[in-house]
Amino acid sequence: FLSLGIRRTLFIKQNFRNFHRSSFQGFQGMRKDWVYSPEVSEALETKKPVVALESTIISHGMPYPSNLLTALEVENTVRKNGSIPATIAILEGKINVGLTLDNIEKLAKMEQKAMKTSRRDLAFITSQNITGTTTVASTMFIASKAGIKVFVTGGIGGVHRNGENTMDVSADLTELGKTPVAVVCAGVKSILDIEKTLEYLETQGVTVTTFGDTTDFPAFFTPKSGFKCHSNLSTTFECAKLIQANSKLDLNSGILIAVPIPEEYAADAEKVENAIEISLKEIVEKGIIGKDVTPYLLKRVDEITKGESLKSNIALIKNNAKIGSQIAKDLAYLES
Ligand code: PSU
Ligand code: MN
Repeated sequence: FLSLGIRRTLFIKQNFRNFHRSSFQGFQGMRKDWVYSPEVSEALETKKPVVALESTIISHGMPYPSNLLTALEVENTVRKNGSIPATIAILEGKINVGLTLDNIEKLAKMEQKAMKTSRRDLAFITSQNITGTTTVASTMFIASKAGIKVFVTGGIGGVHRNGENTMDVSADLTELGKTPVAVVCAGVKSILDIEKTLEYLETQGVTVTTFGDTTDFPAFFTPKSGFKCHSNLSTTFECAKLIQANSKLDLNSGILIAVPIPEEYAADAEKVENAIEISLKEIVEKGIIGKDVTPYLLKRVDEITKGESLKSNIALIKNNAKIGSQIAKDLAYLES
């Protein structure tokens, strides 16, 4: 298994390098103090479809080397489906839009030594020249400023269980309320309170839809959460029309496109729920709070399910990458 993994990584790395040959230097509206990969810069200038990708999932969402392999496979899936990937991170205080292979590898190896960077951390990290990875909230903010309208990830943050007492509500939700980027994800993990998360998205005025043959909002590891979604779209073209409509209305708020995990990759719901219960008890016992809560829960659920949840996690992100890339492509066509 190990040697297969290494061979696969080498193959993907080689494939990956081929995409970074562009020597394109700049485009209109480009920020001088930000670093754009040549591939992304050229795509933005020539209005090719671009898909933003976050990096906290690399440092805090998965262990090395699964995180590296997944990050590269997700980028390649985006390319195969017609768009250019732009993984976003902060390297020594500089905002990077589109990373080189070496940078992705460095962040993957740093794991939680990289600073998890949400909106509130952006001024601090850039003024202190620190290296960090962006959450859904900060990735949306940067993507929007760079003119990228579609963003793919695994799952977003939400209202935590017992959030009515702790007030632990992810900044991802308020960002969705004020930044016009469409986030393609597999719903929210049941480490969170899914019902309250949907309520909060409604309060923030976020456009929410499910994708595919479903009326249920998805629960990340499993296709159904038991909570209904008021809107459902069945093609990537309809999703592109939704993004265009959101933009024509000048709503200036975000969109959440929730794609259920394909049935064949779904995790055993009972095993995951059991792992979540154990992990939730541990955070209370250990007094874990704030930004450390989500990474701790993700790590423990993976450990307790002995990697079963990680397998589902990787499969669903690749599925989201495929759909998100097609949405971005359809949107570029609509806007042309
Ligand atoms: N949920 C996941 N995987 C992740 C995250 C959330 O299933 O990797 C990461 C994302 O980067 C998300 C962040 O934006 O955690 C949310 O953290 P918090 O709950 O502290 O806002
Ligand atoms: Mn939080």
